[in-house]
This record gives sequence, C-alpha cells and structure tokens, in this order.
Amino acid sequence: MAMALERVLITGAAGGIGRRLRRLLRGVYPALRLSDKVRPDDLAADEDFVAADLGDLAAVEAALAGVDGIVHLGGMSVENDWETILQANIIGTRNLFEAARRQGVARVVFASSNHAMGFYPRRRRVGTAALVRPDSRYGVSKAFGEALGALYADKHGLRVLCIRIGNVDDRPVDRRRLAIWLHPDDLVQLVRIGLEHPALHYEVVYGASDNERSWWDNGAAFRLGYRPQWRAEDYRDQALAAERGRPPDPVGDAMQGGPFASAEFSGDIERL
Ligand code: 15L
Repeated sequence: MAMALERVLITGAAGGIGRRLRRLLRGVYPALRLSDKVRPDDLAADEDFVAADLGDLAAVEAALAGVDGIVHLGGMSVENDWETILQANIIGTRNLFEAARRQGVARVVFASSNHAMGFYPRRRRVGTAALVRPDSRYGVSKAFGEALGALYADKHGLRVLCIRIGNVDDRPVDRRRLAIWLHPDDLVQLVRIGLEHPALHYEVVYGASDNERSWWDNGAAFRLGYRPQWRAEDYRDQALAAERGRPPDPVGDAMQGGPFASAEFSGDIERL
C-alpha cells in the first residue's frame, strides 16, 4: 500500500530536470510546492513557489514548512570550482536534510548522480554496494549527499531514496548516454517509489531506463518495484551517429563518467 503524501516540495524547480518534473508530478499529489533561487520564468499563476537559497538554512526551513516529502534537485548539476560545490552541494544539501529534520518532513528523494561512481571503468558492472569512485568535485558532493541521507535515515528516521541519475533527456544523445539514459517518465516512477514506498528506509538506486548497454546492476530499484518503460536501444542509430567525428578521449571513453572523468585528468591511466 502506497503512503499518502499531502504536500511535496521540488527544489531546483527552475532547472532542467525540475521543469520537467513539476509538469509530470502536477496532480499526482494534492499540493506541489516549488523552490529555487530564482523564480522559474514559466511559472503558472496557480503554482506554489517559494524562493530559497540552499546556502541559507532559515530560508530552506521556511520553504519546506508544511511539506511531507521533498524531491531535492537543487544545487550545482555539473562540475564547478570547490567553493561553488561547497556552497551549493555540500552546505546546501546539509541545510536541506537538517531543515527536513527540524520540520518533521517524512521523506527525501535525493538527486544523486552517476558521477559519484564515474571512475569505474565501463567494462565493470557496478551495483550499489560498491565503493564510491567520484570522477569530479561534483561527484564527491553527490557521494556526500548519499552519506548524509543515510545519516538522517538511520539517526533521525527520515525515509530517503538516493537516485544516481544517469542522463535525463527525451532520448539518449550519444554512445555513453545509450548506457545511462533515463527517460523522464521512468524518473517519475523512481521519484514516486521514493515518496510512496511503505517499506523504504534508506536506499541508493540507479536512475536509468531499460538500457541494454547499462553497466549498472539496478537490483535495488527492481526490488522496490521499479519497472522502466523506455529502452535506449530504440534510439541507437541516432545516438551513434552523433559520435561521428568526435575526437577520442582515452580516459573519458574508458570510464563511466565520460568527460567528467577526463576533465583536469593528471593521473595514471594504466592504474585506472
Ligand atoms: C549529470 O549528473 C549532470 O547533471 C547532467 O548534466 C549530465 O552531464 C549527466 O550527469 C551525464 O553524466 O550525462
């Protein structure tokens, strides 16, 4: 039996995934609140929006007053300098979980990323029990968010689902994305598991559609009832065509994180 939630908050509502999700979750829960640093330019008159900078704990707490479930998409969604990652993703995520605890929020769905595991080679199949191997400062911040989620679940009783999102788009756009693509409908399915599954305590799952080339073992998601409806291979020809003429990237092409792994690389490729 699914748990009934009254009010759900989406942070990062003005971002790429946030914009899609707020349309797809409209009407699913009695009330949907949106938050971001800036007001989305396409906000409808009947949408409930609260501006909040994730770096400001009091503002975050105010944004999630009266909420019983959160989909936390806010923060930096790509690599950046340490200071930016520290503020947006480390302090920001700490503020989010701490505000959730203070306000008695029951559930948090944390948008983690494949980049928490991006330094695993593509030839290796990884599940959620493997050690984290971030490919970037951004990936480290996502691993931190997952650890924080575990702490708030174990110590304070929140129910937390961390989704290591691959790449959310209408279709997979290149070879790497054929392995990690996540259709928005399948993302909604995972988010709803996080917000509604009655037995959820703390889980990490991969956010991927039904991708033949996937290098992830997503048993944890399947055990929670996830049944992806979209197949990356249906878009194979277009995705592979986009690769033509692309210069080789020895590190990025071998690692799951792709360009996030090869950016600023000064390590030993033989030891990876
Ligand atoms: C991510 O985590 C990013 O948010 C997204 O912009 C993509 O770059 C994606 O990973 C990816 O790995 O393709």
